[in-house]
Amino acid sequence: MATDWAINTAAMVKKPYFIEKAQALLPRLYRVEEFPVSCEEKRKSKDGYGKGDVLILDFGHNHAAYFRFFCRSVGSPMDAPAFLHIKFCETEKELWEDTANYNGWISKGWLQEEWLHIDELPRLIEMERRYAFRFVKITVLDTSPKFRVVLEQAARIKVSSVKEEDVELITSEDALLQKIDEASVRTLANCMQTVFEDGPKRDRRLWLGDLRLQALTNYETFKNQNLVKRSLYLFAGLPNQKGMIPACIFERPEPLMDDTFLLDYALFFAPVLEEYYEYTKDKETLEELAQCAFLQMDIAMEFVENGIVCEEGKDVGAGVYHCFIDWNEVLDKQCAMQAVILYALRYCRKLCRLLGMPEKEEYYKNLYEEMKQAAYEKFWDTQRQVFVSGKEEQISIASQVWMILAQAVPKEEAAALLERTKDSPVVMVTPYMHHFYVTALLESDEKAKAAVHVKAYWGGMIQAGADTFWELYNPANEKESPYGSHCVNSYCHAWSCTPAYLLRKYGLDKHL
Ligand code: RAM
Repeated sequence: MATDWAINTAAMVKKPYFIEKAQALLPRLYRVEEFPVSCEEKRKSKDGYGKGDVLILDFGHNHAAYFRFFCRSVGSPMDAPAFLHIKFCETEKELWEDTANYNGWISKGWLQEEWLHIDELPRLIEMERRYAFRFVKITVLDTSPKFRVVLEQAARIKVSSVKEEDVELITSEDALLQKIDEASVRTLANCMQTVFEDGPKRDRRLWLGDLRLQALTNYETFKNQNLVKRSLYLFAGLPNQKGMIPACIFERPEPLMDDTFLLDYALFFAPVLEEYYEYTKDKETLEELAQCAFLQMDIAMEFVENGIVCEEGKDVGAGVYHCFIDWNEVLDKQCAMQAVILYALRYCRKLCRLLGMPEKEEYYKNLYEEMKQAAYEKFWDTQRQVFVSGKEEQISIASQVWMILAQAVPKEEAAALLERTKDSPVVMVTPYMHHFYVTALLESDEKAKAAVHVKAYWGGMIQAGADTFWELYNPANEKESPYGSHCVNSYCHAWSCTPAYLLRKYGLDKHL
């Protein structure tokens, strides 16, 4: 099912002052040359590669990088172009996936494959695009009966605005935890380019929901606070005519708002700003951007009637809103969205406190109480003692998690609520949602369970061969994808990097 989040009537209203501030913080990129750690070949002749021959290079780890190799011909003079197919893979299983019949609903342009016609050899081939890969598979589609090609000096230039070796990894006797930490740090490093990207394979751009989790992990690892600051100013500098922040932005050729708007993401501007301030004490940024955070809440209120947020996609006179929450297609999001508003209201209050705005703080406090009360009336099932959402009274993990994170559930009851609903068939499918599940366990004083979950879920990806964490992971369905085909899934995705944060911030390794 294709998702249409675009609001075509949205017009960008650029804020030049904010954009300039963001651009002044453009980071430099580190470039490191690397060579394959191993190479496997299937070829018929010892002397070069001919039609149908295959070369697979393994660079040891998945990274955002550029690729180059040297190619020359052997045999008779080249009487035809050399025709090569080059496939870049983040994981080993992608090497064998059939992409020719891809029919997902997002562009097949995301598939990391090229077809090269080379008319003259010898030549150093420097691929133009940046890819995300551990493996490169080169298939010789054709030469001619008279010549073959030699492929040599393959190398990649890995790029990031941070250096992985600057982060001290946790020391644990638990080898799996150690690997989880390492993969988390690598995942984040790959996504830290000139902005925080969601994934170096796809979509290679700054999304607000992803930014929230990247920023938190960054504070505990790379501490590149300026990249967070740059991201905040970019979002604040590219709203639509109502002041709503888009869910994601494009950086080039010049900063541009996407016409995708997600209410939950927009509301996360407040937590990102508040947490940025907590870690940096940068009062100027706080003062300049707080209005933008408050405005997102005003916009959210246009979709609230009698204390309840309306259903996603329904027009209540203020247009429609969309929200993300998780990639589970059957998830009813209304209850979780209500909780996200409550959650963001708490952060708006915090911002008011920091800025000395008692009246506004009081306003948010009252709004919170009102909407919490309304939430219990609408979504709480007294008999079953769970939050339900939608006409079918769906019991999802997401609804409970967000209500707990919104602190709408008394602390002493939160753990039992999670326990009661943990086997709901409406499962979580993204590491993004699993992160919030873990934080809901922490909010319920269930440190040991949180640690076990991190180890089981992210450890599950490691056991399945991950060295960076994936966009989607559903242990019950290895082909899980919201895009109609898992071939376009990203296997190094920003929102999956949080174990490095959870382990450090909460010392989870000590609770296993
Ligand atoms: C996907 C991206 C991104 C996420 C959005 C909601 O397209 O992968 O990470 O934030 O969805």
